[in-house]
Amino acid sequence: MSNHAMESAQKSSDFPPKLEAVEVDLINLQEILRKGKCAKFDVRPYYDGDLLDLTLEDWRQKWGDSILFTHGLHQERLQEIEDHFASLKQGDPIVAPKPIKKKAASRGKAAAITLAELLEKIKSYEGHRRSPIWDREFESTEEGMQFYRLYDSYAVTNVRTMPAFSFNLDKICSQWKSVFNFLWVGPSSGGMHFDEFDNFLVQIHGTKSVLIYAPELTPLVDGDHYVKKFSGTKPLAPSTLAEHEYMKYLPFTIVDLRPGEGVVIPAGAYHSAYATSFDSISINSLLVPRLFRGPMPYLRHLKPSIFVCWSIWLSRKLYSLFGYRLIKLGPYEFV
Ligand SMILES: O=C(O)CCC(=O)C(=O)O
Ligand SMILES: [Fe+2]
Repeated sequence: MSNHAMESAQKSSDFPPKLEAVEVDLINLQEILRKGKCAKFDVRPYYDGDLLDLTLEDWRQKWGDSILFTHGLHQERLQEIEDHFASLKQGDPIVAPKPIKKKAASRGKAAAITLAELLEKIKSYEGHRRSPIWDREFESTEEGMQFYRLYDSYAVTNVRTMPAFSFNLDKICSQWKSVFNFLWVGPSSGGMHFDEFDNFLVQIHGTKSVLIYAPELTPLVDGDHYVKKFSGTKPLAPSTLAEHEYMKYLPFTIVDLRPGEGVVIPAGAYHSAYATSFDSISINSLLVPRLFRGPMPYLRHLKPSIFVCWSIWLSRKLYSLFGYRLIKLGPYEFV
């Protein structure tokens, strides 16, 4: 398509493409996943538990002692961003410098936090809503710093580490070999990445918006697990569009989630989950296929996924035979 045709497609009313809510059943779910499509769906028909009705205080009482891992930044990285912001001239876009690859401190640090501590932090922002920053620069350096400082109020854990916690969508998940559920709490910042497995992201409390690119576009967008060529929190901001050859032409979908709503994110599809309320709680379900059945997302995205599938298999074998954990416990523990 010529640039001109692309631009007029973008201006037409069906751009970006709208995502309709669908009734997900096993038949159309298989179809959706086989084609690598996204779908928004109503979770309630597939969910029997009571998590959707809990208040933050209920969460604190039931699982306050559970350990989650924050996405906080090292003080050194925060200082680097602050110094960079201070050096900007009038009119420069307020964008953090790219992290230096070799310097661990210039990226994130996972720090343990109890759910009670995290809820306490979030409570101080109660009632505040936030709007996505995908398509704009920060308006001020203060807004930018606040954004990066908030990383330590956003945390994740595998729900298997939480005592007596149950979440499952068995009615639609039972075909998969394993399902890994992670709990995501707090103001997620929307770092754009893809996952190796097909995935449901379900909103439990508060609200979240998810920006998704079709998996076919992954190599055009970037190709790395977490995007490296541009700021993963600002895929549509002027600074990204000016630098990136294709972003302005690539169709995307934005799905707004309220409690009880879920979205199907196909394996390999770049997505950015941005909490539009501070008290956001979501659970995702990563679907691990049986090796010789199902849509086999890891065949579509060969490189990292085969490794993940087999390392999970090997890890389980080693654990059952020798009690040795190949994949260590931690925020993303898969065993
Ligand atoms: O909800 C979030 O904060 C991240 C979720 C996500 O990346 C996923 O479901 O794959
Ligand atoms: Fe993800």
